Amino acid sequence: MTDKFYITTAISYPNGNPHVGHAYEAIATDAIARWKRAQGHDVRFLTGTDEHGLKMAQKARDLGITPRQLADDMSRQFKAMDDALNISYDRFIRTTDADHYAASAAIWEAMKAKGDIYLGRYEGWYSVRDEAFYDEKEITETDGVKLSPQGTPVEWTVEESWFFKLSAYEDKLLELYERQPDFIRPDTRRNEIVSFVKGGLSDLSISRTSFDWGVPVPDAPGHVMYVWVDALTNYLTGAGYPGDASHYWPADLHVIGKDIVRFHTVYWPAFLMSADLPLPKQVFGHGFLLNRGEKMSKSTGNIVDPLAMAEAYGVDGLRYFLLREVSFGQDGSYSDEAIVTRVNADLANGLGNLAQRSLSMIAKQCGGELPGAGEEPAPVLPASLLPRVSEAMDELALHRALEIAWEGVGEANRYFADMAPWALRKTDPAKADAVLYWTAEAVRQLAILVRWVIPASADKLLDQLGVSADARDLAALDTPLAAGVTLPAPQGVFPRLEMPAEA
Ligand code: ME8
Repeated sequence: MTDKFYITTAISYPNGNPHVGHAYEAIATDAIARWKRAQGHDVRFLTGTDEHGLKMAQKARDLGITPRQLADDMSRQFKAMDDALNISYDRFIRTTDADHYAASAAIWEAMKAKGDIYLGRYEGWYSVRDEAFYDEKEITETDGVKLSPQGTPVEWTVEESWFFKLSAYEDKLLELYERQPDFIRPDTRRNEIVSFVKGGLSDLSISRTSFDWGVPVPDAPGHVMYVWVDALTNYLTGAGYPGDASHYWPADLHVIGKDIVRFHTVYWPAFLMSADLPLPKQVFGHGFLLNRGEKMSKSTGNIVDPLAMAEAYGVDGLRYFLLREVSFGQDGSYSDEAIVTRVNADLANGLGNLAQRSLSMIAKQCGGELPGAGEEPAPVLPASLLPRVSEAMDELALHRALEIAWEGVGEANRYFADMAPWALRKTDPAKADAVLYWTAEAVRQLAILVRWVIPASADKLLDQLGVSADARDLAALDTPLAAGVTLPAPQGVFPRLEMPAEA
């Protein structure tokens, strides 16, 4: 299978440090990308930073630096986070990259040539924080302050602006949601968007004149593009647009958070239809990560540094916890206790123990040489494991895929305990050898099955089993370990975590 698979994260605003919500999105998207690679797809994985707009300009002004300096400094931190978390992106795009300016200008010109862009005056309720205009009907008032549906303050704003004829796309969008029921996932988000579009769409103001930190509008001095026009276009830039982007475009999956589903499933497909470009196949709006059930925010001070978390729990511990504990698509909560408990139970005691016990027995009792498989093949894991994991992954039920894989870990641990090879060694050494072989083979299969979530640890296990680097994809599951090979000295892969001391 060599079908292409183009997957993207949202691009983050680098106006503050990356937080664990950003890490979560990067990890989940990376896990899907790695799974698709393991299946043999030609994957392109794009992530990066969204560097224009008023928020960036304001933040830079507060710090007394240029927006470009702020973008350079902070973008570096997002990239460092991705690298530390083993995020296997193919490109880290910055919206200040030169090719992205070209792509943004090209899509603008295509929409204009279609007759979908016109000059007007914008008056409306604008939220500086969201960088979005809201309809009158969406505004609420609390203590005399007008608020957007996101709860951010809005002000009545008037400016000359270019508009996109979003109103002309209402029916086409509804047809799209009908024709491609998987375009928006999960279903709850789809339903919200369908009713939003059915409620009627206003044209969208897509340029700004009040500041200049943005992509210039072609042939319109003084106007920069509304940041979302340029931001969404990053997905096209990453595929090579305005050159021939057809190898990877359309995207197969945009992974984004639930707060920006409207931008990706209403504005984005409308822009693409206008520019006569193919539409992404799917947009998945994941949930929000809450710190002990509370929303992270700068004001409550509970934004946890993902690198500190990776330090405390291990990169793979953090990756595993987030994907196993949070139902993908729903909000999830984390706490030190929950992470320590989960990592110790599933990684240290579960998979780690299985590998450690079987491999150290092979080292001691078989002189480090992988023993024979015995007369009869005796696979420990059911053949249904891979199809069940695959099915869950096709649904993007990442948590479920891991739950199923860990049924296999439980099964292998039970097998090892029931067969008691340490006792068999005295009564039936050939059988003891076969049990060790089939346990090692189960560890190999499990490592391959979960390598997309804990890549470095799975690779350490596979190293210890003498599995070559080119035999770690799903296709290799069917090729069992070769008996008789000398294995490297076993080492613990999953350290047990201690509960952090109370701060
Ligand atoms: O929205 N839990 O950037 P951003 C989980 N630049 N995910 C979270 C989260 C949390 N607590 N907080 C934020 C932007 N996210 C735009 C995107 S895309 C063309 C432009 C997610 O830095 C959020 O939902 O505010 C989004 O998908 C991503 O992190 C970047 O958020």
